[in-house]
Amino acid sequence: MRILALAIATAFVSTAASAAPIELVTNGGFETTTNGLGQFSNNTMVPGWTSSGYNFVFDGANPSAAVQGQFGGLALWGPGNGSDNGLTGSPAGGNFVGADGAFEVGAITQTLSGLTAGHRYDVSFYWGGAQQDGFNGITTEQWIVSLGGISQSTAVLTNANHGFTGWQKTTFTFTAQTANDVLSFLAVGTPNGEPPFSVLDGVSAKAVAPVAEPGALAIRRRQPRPRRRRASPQVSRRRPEPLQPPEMSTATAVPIFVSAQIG
Ligand SMILES: [Ca+2]
Repeated sequence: MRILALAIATAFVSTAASAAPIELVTNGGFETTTNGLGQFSNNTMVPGWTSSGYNFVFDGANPSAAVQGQFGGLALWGPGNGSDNGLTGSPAGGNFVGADGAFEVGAITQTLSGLTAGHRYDVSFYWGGAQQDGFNGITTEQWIVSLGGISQSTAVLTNANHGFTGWQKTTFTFTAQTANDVLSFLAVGTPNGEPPFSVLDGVSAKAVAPVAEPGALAIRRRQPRPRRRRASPQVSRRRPEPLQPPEMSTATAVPIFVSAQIG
């Protein structure tokens, strides 16, 4: 009996382990780069990601330090350059991304593979609003997140002059369109000329629930029970007897009256 119980427990643990959702995003923390910090797809590359905008990788341990871009050094307002706005690295740690939402705006994208069309996936990330050092004024920051062409938008954050909004975590649930959908993050900011920077880190995408293996449902499905015939009134299946001509009886005999003329 103990052997049987152990076997059942082992099977259960094995099933539970194989059902854990896997991470679908490569380099979601932006820790791996080809040339250190700097402008995405300009000064450095970020394996797993592509970028078509004015997007940068910063050091979470020194978040207001300048990094190289196409126009020279670029920094975010923070404690390192005279703004006590609380700018820090994200809760995910290490590098983070800063994307200009009002100048040369372009998305950061990655194709997720191994999806199941029609299945739901949770995309979670840390984000916030920052500003580019050297510019003044109130800004707004936002992210538009897409998977397979379906988009969802974060709240719009309002950011004080030389400010930082703090980090927050958001999770969006998407339904996969194909086995290989593009995950996209597009910064949206206002106004033009006072560069708002949307910041991003810790990007993760996982299936909402394990994808059932083919045949698993068939094994679990209960076999249909044979339907019982409902009781029906007794009906004789014997062939009816041929009708016999009724016998004439005295009771039904038609009286015959005979009339005779007398006399
Ligand atoms: Ca990171």
